[in-house]
Amino acid sequence: MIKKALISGITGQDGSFLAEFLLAKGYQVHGIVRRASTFNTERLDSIYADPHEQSARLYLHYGDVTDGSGLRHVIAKVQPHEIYNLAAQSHVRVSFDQPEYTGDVVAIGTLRLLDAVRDYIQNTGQQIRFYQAGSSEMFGASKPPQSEATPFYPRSPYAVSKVAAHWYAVNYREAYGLFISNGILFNHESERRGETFVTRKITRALARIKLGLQQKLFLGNLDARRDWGYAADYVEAMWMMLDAADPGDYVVATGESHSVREFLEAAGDRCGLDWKSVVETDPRYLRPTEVDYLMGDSSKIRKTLGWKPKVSFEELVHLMVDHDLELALQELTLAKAGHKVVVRGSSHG
Ligand code: NAP
Ligand code: F7E
Repeated sequence: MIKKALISGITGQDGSFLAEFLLAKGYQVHGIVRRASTFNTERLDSIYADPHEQSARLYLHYGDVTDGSGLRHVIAKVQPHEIYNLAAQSHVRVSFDQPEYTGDVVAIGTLRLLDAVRDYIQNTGQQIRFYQAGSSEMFGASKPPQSEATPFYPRSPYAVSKVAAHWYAVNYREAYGLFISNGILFNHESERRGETFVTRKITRALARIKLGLQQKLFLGNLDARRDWGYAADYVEAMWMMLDAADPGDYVVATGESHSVREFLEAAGDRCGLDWKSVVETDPRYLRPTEVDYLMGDSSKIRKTLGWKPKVSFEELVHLMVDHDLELALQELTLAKAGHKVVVRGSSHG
């Protein structure tokens, strides 16, 4: 029997890594994509196959977690064994600009999916295992190291919504006996990270500055500390949670914390660039309430499921910088050939 997984948020950073991981494990993978006026499946290009091909194992379905009836149609059509709920308005600062929308997608969107799963199981008798993408942002102002026993103290509309989603998931597990696991994942990055998150904003900008395509990088708070891991390692943890004998809640983290300044230092070194001469502060990137210090204690998943990160902080910075230097080189080639190269990073995020 071929296992079928349904991923909401498949076009995002984690969705693309998870889809690749599950395809390599032999799964048939289905993803929910939002209709957009431009193509939004760029991160899936390397694994996309024409669904008309006999060998195709990746299928995309239009849907949105703000549209409950559409979600129910997709679940009924796909009949998945596992659902990974990764869909989110995932930018913390943007959640202060769009608090209501963020709540609708992140909190109520999760509830819509859970309720659709509950009905599907009750009506068909077929089981679905459910993964909920929780976040270290839920710990917010709680002191490090943060573990499953640390109280939540969310500091943004995004984080409050993730806490609500977490508790919806716990409640559906306990009330209806469903196999639902919450991952509480600390920051994880990659060469596919959205360009408005600080790590990628930095590596994109420093690489462009190095090649003369950009002059300055505008950032907010450089003192915030994060526990940064590599996204490909973290999607394996998601799968391990659904492959386990029992459902549960797990912190996923490296256990190492670095400031934004330290990330800049490491990325600047890799580029051969003095970052202090090109970085300026812009208050628009500050948050009304900041999360100062995240460092995860992931002993539970290491002991119970045998997960551990493979890529170190230095390796992560290097792979992101090297990738973005290559991208900047391509942009330089285009610029020299007379094409307009648009630099967005310094005015977003
Ligand atoms: P991401 O790159 O921002 O991807 C988010 C995905 O959600 C995209 O595919 C996006 O589609 C989709 N989406 C947004 N609104 C939607 C809606 N209304 N209906 C359906 N899909 C929607 O985020 P990520 O870094 O891959 O993170 C994946 C999940 O893990 C998110 O839930 C995030 O909050 C959570 N998380 C991330 C981290 C991290 O460090 N990366 C840590 C902890 C938790 P479009 O491509 O169309 O925008
Ligand atoms: O900010 C500071 C900023 O936006 C990290 C999401 O995936 O991880 C992510 O949320 C830190 C913050 O990530 C800029 O103030 C300084 O302290 O890269 P970020 P995040 O807020 O930690 C968690 C786990 C999630 O769940 C989220 O979905 O960097 N910072 N200057 C800046 N941040 C940004 N974005 N841009 C700046 O210019």
